[in-house]
Amino acid sequence: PSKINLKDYKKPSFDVETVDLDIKLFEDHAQVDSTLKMVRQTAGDLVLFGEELDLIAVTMNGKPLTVEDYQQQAGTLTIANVPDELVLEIQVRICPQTNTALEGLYMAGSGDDTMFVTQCEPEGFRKITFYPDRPDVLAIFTTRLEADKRYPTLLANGNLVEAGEVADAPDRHYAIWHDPTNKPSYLFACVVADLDVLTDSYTTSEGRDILLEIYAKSADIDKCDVGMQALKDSMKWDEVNYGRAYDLDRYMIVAVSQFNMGAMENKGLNIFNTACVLSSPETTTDSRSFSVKAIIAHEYFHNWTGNRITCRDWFQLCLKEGFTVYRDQSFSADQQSSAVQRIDDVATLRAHQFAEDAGPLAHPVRPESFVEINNFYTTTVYEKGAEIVRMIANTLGADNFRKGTDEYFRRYDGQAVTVEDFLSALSITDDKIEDFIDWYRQPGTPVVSGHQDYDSATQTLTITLSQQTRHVSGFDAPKPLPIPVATALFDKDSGDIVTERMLLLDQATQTFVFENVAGEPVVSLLRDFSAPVQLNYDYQDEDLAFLLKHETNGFNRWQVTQMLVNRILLQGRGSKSSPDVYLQAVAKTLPTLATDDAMLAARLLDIPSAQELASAIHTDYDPELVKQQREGLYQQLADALKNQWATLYKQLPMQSYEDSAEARGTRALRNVVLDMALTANVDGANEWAQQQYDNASCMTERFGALKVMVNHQLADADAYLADFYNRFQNNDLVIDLWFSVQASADTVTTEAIQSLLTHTDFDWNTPNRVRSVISAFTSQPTVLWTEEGLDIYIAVIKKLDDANPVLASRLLQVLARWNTLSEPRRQMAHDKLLDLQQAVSSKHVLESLTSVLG
Ligand code: HT7
Ligand code: ZN
Repeated sequence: PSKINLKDYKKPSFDVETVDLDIKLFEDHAQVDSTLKMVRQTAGDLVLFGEELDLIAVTMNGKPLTVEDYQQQAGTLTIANVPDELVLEIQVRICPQTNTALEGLYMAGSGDDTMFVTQCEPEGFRKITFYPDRPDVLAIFTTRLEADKRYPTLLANGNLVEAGEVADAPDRHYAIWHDPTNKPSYLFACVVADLDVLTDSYTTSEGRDILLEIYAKSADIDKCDVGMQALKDSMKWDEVNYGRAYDLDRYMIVAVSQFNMGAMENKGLNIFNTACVLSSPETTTDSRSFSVKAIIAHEYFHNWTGNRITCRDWFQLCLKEGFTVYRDQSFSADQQSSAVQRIDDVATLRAHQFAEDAGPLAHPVRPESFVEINNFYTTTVYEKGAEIVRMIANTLGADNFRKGTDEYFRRYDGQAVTVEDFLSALSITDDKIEDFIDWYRQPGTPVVSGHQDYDSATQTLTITLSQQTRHVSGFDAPKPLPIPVATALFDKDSGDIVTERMLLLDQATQTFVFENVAGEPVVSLLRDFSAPVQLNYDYQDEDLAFLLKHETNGFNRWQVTQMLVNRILLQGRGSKSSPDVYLQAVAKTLPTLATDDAMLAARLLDIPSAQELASAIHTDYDPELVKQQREGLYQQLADALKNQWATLYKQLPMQSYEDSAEARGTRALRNVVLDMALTANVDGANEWAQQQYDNASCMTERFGALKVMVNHQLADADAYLADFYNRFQNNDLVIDLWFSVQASADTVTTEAIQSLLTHTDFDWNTPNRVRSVISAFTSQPTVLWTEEGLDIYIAVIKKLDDANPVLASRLLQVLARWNTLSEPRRQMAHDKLLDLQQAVSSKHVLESLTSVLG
């Protein structure tokens, strides 16, 4: 398959003004009739994209075309000598019932419990009909849906215009929807199902009354309130923070259990993975419920950043995703402690994006070429993309950032634009913002190194910082990037801040001078993680312990403990710390912090995951050694605070369920303390776990207890697992938790994984279920990176290669760091990946495999 390059972008030769779709669903196929009104834009043939379509008929301006009039090649239909204005009518037949790739129009569910849904981003619309399926072609859609009455719910984008019975077919009915907004085909959606609906309303700041609807199976409708509230909160938040109001009379969300990703922002008709919209205290953990709210917000925010202003081409994906992730992170930071939000976002970035940037899948936030765009829905595009917007926002300050975003919406509303357009609008108050373009072009995580010199005679502090980014092959030699480094100087005696400043490091090496500094201060750098870089500053362990005590910024208190942990765990890799300073600092901080901010206290006890630690190791990675060191430090921490755990656990009693930041903090800390107490063999901790499970008021408590029982192999763990299964066997999302707690257990074996994969509830057609075993399994690198572990993992990729290549390719990308393993694992992994290359055929998996193999 051929590569598509950013530099080859050409405008489409035709625009579509209107498209009328008529989708008729039958028992074993669907018929799609489309009428496209088109107008020429530039010279050239008319090119339509189409995949897996059975072409029945085409007419142009009322005249039937024959096979001599057009050329049908793999993936395209080309018509030459086309007039400047035309009406094209196309009839195709498709088969949603056998569509396991979950792109285009597909049937989800099985037996009597089925529904039809679409997923068109990025290139799924071409699996519904022939169309100029590219984001820079915007059109007005009218959709007629027709189906058997056993599917009472017929939904498409926009407003309902008409619904009724089908003449001469008493079992069938139809609905017609009209979307008055111009949109690209990737935002098209329709749903044909039998669902219940939760209804609400919202009046916008502009006075528009909006009908809000969340559609779900009747058994799940009681789990839609959290999502509905989050939707209303998001609508308000976007009005207050960006001046953006909703623009249609109806906003619909549909919950689907078979879905490749989290959710999709189709205009006025979002489609959500059930895992990302359903939430109830009894069935959903706090962290999942919190991410439900964030994902609802994310998809809602796309209405302006993605839908009204969309991407010119798929290389610009970060334009909508980076900005929208930044917006959802800011929204979430307003719903809880902003320090904890930043900690969680940075931990994700470090564990996944830094690893991607350090390995063979490294690519710029705006890639320059791809074979399969689905392979570029990556953490680099999303999370690093969001970090760039954050740096710009912080550099501009709140007022000028708002002026810039207002200008962006004013200038480009209704258009398909580029990253350059975005930067040009944001730079109206400061043209240096355009320099951030290099962050979009250059792969690799910059490493910022530095040291300080204090001259007591002149009372001057000089901080020297330098930056270095690895050269990723295939790209130009890296250039220095503009790196905002938020800095504070702390007085060593009082612990107070003496100066705060945002340093802009935009050269290879730079010095920053602070005058009138009485006494050498402790410097806190990269506060709130002001740039997505790795920091190597010349700190003493004691400086870090000092900052843990005196930093006013909660994120930085976490950051310095993480630095201490990394220094200990990466021993022998240039680090030389002993655990004492760290253990003492945590022991001193914990009691007060536990009462002041329990959620932050829980994060302070974080030891980076095995995967995150692995991402900092570039050669000779030995998963056994990392596991041993990680568990060793965890044990030391648990032992060092052994006499605190019982007091702390009792200070955090279980109460009736409440969804407040404070109650969530208490639950989070209690789960961590329980695990620590079991690790330290505190008397009675086994019983605490059992009582927490038995008396749980919510899933966070119950699942927290189950998890520690499984991980610590408590005597009754199997009985509790069985109880959990029996209680929740009718709830797929909870059964996903049941699979994942076993597949990610510290003690998991390949036999256990194998038996989960052959369990009667395992289902290859439901990505959530596949991920609940296979993705969970990757959290145990000592088992994954063995012959048997890799055989299982790679067999899954092979199996999914044809059925669901998007999922297969995403699973494969997790193996990208094989090259850092120590021998003989490295060679073994390489051989297995080479074998895989012979056994797969999707362009998705082949492109990822070529990159992974390097
Ligand atoms: N814009 C969406 C990205 C997406 C997707 C979603 C669901 C299924 C398949 C998908 N392919 C691409 C999700 C988002 O970022 O909001
Ligand atoms: Zn998105």
